[in-house]
Amino acid sequence: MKKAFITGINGQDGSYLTEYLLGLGYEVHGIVRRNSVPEHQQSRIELARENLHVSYGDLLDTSGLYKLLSNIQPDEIYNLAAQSHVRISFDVPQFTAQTNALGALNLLEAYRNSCPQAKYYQASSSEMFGTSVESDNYQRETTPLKPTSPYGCAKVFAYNITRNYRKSYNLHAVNGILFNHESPRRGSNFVTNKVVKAAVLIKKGKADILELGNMDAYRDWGHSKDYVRAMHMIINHDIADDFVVATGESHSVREMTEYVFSKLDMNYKDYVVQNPKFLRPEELPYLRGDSSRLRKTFNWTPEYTFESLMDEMIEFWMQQIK
Ligand code: G4F
Repeated sequence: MKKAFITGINGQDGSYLTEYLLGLGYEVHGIVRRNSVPEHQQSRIELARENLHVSYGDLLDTSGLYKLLSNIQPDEIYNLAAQSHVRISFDVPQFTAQTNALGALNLLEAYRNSCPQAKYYQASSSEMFGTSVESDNYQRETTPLKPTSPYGCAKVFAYNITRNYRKSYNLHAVNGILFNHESPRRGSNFVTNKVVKAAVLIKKGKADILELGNMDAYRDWGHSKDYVRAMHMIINHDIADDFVVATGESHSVREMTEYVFSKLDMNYKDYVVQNPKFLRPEELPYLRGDSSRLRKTFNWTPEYTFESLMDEMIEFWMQQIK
């Protein structure tokens, strides 16, 4: 039985990855940070499951990471934990850097010293590209990194230190560069779930308006379930390498909002107002990923389209809000 170790196991991706790996017959270990409301730790994942072992842990607690990895001796390590909200990274830049940058280094150190035969996956992000776009309007593995947020800057460090450890210590350490990926499990302060939840509340007469920031940013939105399959393919490639994971389709926040409201027979213009509180000091204007290397190497293709992703989220909130 293969063993996986996942940081961020109770996040959107961590929970889907856990379900995917348990389905493949893995023994899954994960860490959660201590929270004063323990119920929050199981909001996305049923913790009492066969072959699933969850411990308290933190990317900033290197000795704890070392102890866990020494005892578990995993075959695969997935570093998915992060302060994952880009706008909030402007409010807590140092915490973001400590967790997303130094946290990755702490985990790499624990891995190198306790189980260097394991494979390591770093959750890298399209936010690292920042303002960089190729002349054909895509970002790919070779696109320069010009981040526009403390989150993006910290992720660039984690990406580079993963590559550096791979070369320096001959480790099987890889990066998946994931473009935005959503699902009903997405936090409701990210724009897709925020829009869907608010639109359903308005539809059901429980809210009047939706306040948003910049509606003219473009994102390449896929489904988290499709992207965790890609993570497993990337870490298990015979050569340690880095891959972009994206749909190749880009929509503006405005287009996404229009789609959601019109699915509910409403016009978004009647309900959406801009609140400067949701604008960012520096915005990343455009993302569209070229994942042809991933598709060619592993025959990966996403099962969800932009429309089926948004429809699933609408259906989820229609069931939740009675
Ligand atoms: O949903 P978002 O907050 O996602 P963002 O900033 O693109 O980051 C996500 O994707 C990254 C991959 O590129 C991940 F690395 C990261 O962890 C996270 O998962 O915002 C998307 C867009 C932005 O342009 C933002 O300015 O939506 C715009 N937006 C407009 N109004 C808003 C709002 N975003 C949020 N969260 N809330 C708003 O009211």
